[in-house]
Amino acid sequence: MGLETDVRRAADLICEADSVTIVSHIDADGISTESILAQALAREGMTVKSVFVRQLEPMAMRHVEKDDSLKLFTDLGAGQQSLIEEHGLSADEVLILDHHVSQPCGTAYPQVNSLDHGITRMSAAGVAYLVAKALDSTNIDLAKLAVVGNVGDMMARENCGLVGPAREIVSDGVEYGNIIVQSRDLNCYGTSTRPIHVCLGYCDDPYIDGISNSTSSALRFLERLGVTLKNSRGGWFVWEELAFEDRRRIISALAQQLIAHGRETDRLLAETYIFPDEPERTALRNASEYATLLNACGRWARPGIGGRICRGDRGDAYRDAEQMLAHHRTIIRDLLQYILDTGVTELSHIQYVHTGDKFPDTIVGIGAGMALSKLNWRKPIMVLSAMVDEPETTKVSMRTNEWALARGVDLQEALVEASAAVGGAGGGHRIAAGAFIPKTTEEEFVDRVNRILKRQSASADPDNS
Ligand SMILES: [Mn+2]
Repeated sequence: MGLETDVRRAADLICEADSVTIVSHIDADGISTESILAQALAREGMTVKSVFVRQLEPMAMRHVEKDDSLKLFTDLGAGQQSLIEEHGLSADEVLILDHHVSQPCGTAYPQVNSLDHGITRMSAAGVAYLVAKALDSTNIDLAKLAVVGNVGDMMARENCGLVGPAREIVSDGVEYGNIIVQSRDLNCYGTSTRPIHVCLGYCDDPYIDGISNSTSSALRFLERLGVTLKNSRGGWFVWEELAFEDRRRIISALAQQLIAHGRETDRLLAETYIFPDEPERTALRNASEYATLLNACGRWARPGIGGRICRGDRGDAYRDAEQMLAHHRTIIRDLLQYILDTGVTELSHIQYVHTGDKFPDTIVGIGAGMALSKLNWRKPIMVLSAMVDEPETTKVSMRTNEWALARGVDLQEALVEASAAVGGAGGGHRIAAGAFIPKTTEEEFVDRVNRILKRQSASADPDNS
């Protein structure tokens, strides 16, 4: 069956329901997914209740009430179908909208999963949007949220822009008028809110010698180009405000800098998505910063605030989210510094560090990703952290980059296999994955993952094991 058939069937199932409970994940993709569906269903006059969970595990299932509503599991569920079964939910009271690897299960739950159709570059928000559009074709205003979810889940990363069905969703937003596509924009985070030298100083994909990791070097680089970096009141321009000519001049200088250091220029430019209906110089103005704002809400246990922002609340919810984002950044900066100060232990195929209970387990993955570019970026990084509310369990986060993926690394496979062997559970994606393992098995687990990554790189390149 094609994706379209699955989407149509999902929309029909929803139409038949009297009320719906959405169980979604707390990250940007899960939050935008929930908002797309809750708004589309409310427009149909349906009663909707939403529950956000950090992950679908036995404890979290308690929040899924046993009532007669249709249970919509979104951005999760595919990999936890036996848990849904154990909870006593039958096939006719569940619908799964997901993009994670499916787990076989005795009950055939109806599911729309982009992976089932060979689509690896579309997240749950994309799936949810297609269902919302099947419910009513006027729901194309929600394409914007689908783009936020997809970008938040790094679907635009590998190809420097969204592709396939996720890219078609962008076109709906362009048609509606709340998305502007910038086809050859700077591939850098913070283009709507940060001074340009700060953007560039933090940019590590591509890594630009003499600029990445140093905002002061980035500033000197820009000053030499003679572009106008400040407005008439002396404040820094953000990238989006810069004159077209100045943007071109900076991009060509950056390309020359990359070439001068023998690096590829193919990741310098990316397709980016601007939201013209949002205020300038705010995190709501482009898809990647909007996603970070939602992630900050989720990671600090306030996914509902993110949901209100997605529904258009620009008052209290937005102020709260901005504060969480500021807090989020401070803690992540501390975490990054902690990892760099403590230092990692290098094995043949991974590097790892244990952060104990010093940082919330919900952000260690982000810290791992940021630390990678400052450490040996050829080796995937693993961060282990204690869980304050579950002292017997260790949370594991791993991150790698496109360079390693091209050489056979698959973190999802590695963590699923290694965690199963020690009695834990893992999941995620090739580039970013996580696991929960018994605390007592940490050492064995690290060793297993190292051996699996060694095997992966050996089978990708038999001459270089
Ligand atoms: Mn997702």
